[in-house]
Amino acid sequence: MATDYLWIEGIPFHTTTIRDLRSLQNEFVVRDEDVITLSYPKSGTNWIKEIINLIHTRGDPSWVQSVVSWERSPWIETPEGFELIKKQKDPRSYTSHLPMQLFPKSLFTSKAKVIYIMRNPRDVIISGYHFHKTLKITKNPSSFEEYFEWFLRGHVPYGSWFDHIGGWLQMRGKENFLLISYEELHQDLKANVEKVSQFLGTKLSPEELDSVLKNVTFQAMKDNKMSNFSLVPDIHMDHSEACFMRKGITGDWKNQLTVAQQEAFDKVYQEKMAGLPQGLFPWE
Ligand code: PPS
Repeated sequence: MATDYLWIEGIPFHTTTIRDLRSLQNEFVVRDEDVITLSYPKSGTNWIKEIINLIHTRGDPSWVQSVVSWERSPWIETPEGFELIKKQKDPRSYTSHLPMQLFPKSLFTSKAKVIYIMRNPRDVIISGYHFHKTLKITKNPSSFEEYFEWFLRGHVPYGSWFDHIGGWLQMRGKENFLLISYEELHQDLKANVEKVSQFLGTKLSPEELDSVLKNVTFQAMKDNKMSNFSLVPDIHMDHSEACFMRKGITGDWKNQLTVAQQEAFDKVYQEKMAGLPQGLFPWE
């Protein structure tokens, strides 16, 4: 049943999927060997996770085809994910949508490798709206207009996109931080898979690289039941509403946002992003 949010430090979360963040923040020990995928929801998290998982197996698809994605690289903020991470062997691989201020503090003194994936927030809104319609564990908007308003105010799971990106981008320039965008993956998948594998310290042969590329296309992931979310239990998702691997394109916002919404969005974007350098984002 759809429920209201659980609010922690002014940020809304899905009630049933979040664990005790205070103890996570203070007690979880990030290790130097860890590989951590971070993102605001609907930014291409599962795409980059699949790439990381396939780099780990040097292009061998048997792992991504036999184990569901949320077990390969679990969500640290969920009770189930946290239990899985505790059992992982080094190098551990895990994922989070948490904003920087709620993430385990030990990250900031570790050498763990952090990959932050970002996406044009206009497309994040569209993807998020369709995903929300499928979720049974959270408050559902009555219309796109309502969801759009929630997004601009940061009243969606994990809070404000602007605050999330502004927080995590404070890590840019650090040796253990890789910033990547959904748009760059679209523009040149091969170059960006090579960039990620170099960051992870894995030199792939041309055949291994080809296999990674083959298995992370939109169609390959849509066809892989371990990656396409079709195995998420019915109590969490309404699979008749829409699918997780929805369109997988850039610029879908142009089909959905009205001119008034585009203007309202641009106004907030300019205000909130004023402190970040121009040219940092491929969608500008
Ligand atoms: S979540 O629920 O926050 O973890 O979602 P996330 O994985 O961050 O983002 C989901 C969107 O990513 C698209 N996606 C892809 N696009 C292109 N190629 C590949 N391989 C791929 N894998 C996932 C997915 O379709 C969602 O975007 P939309 O726009 O809704 O299609």
